[in-house]
Amino acid sequence: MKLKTELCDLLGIEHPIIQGGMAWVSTAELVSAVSNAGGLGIIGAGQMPPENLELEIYRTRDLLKDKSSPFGVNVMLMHPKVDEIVEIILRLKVPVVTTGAGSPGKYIKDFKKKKIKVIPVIPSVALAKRMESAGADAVIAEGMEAGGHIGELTTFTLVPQAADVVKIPVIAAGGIADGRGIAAAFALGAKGVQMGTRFMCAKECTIHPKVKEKIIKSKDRDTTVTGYSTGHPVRVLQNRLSKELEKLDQQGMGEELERRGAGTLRMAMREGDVEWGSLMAGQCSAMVNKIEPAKDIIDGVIKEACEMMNLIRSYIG
Ligand code: TUI
Repeated sequence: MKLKTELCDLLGIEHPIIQGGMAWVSTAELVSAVSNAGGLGIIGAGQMPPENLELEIYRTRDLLKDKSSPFGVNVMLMHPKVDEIVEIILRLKVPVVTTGAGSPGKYIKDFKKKKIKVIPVIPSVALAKRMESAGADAVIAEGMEAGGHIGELTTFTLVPQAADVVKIPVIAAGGIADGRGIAAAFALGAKGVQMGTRFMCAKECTIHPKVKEKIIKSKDRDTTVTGYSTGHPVRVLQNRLSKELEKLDQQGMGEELERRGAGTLRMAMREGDVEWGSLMAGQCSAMVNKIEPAKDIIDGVIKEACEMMNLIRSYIG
């Protein structure tokens, strides 16, 4: 079964599925597996030193079966060396850029000049409009069900409101882990979806196995949000670190919280410290129940979404 939207033509992909560009998580192995399977793999530049990003782009290209397959890089706009990250993307002509944790306005023209597709994550309707006016090719409307840095709105409310005000494609993110979520996203006006947490449990994802195990064992209420007092709230799976950060949040100690959190994402994802590392993951962690190849994830959710849409069609009287 096939599912095609205008997003597939825009990006040159077979399936309207984007893999979230997660810092310390989406490395060349996962990115190339998703792109090889007909989705769009995205390298998470996160807080990477710029030279590491360059290497990761080369490694991704090397692992692509069809060298012309598109892939992307996610630019975390709070990166202290964001200008250098952008320079590398421009120089190496990465086909697609997604952005997070800020407005990429001042970079969009440079990306467009190099024919790089730009897809900002937007947490609000106002930013969706601004990004369309600035020349973005699509936007990712990410609800607060997502893992990592989040906005205030839910996917269910943000996606239709964004779809109402922009002409460019809206991609739904936050809380989507299976074909039902994809069918729902289409009903809300999305032309594609981005999944992060589900791809953390892809076989090709190089995060520590203990993190995959935590996601697989997690239940519906196992995530929490820390960092409201810093102005950058982050959704994580609960552990000893999150409990400590919650206390600092209650005391309004944002600066101390930021110091305490620094470096902990790497500790979790690369070293497997599931107690004192930051386990950024979405509310749909509980819906992820096994480790499987990225291709099986993509083929499975597409089939499920088609079946769900057929079922919904059968309700029409
Ligand atoms: O960026 C993400 N998720 C992330 S980034 C990250 S690294 C980090 N670590 C510690 C603290 C903060 C970040 C981990 N997870 N998702 C996309 C996203 N973007 N969510 C929310 C936003 C966002 C927020 C405000 C996008 C734009 C924005 O604009 C404000 C403005 O300038 O108008």
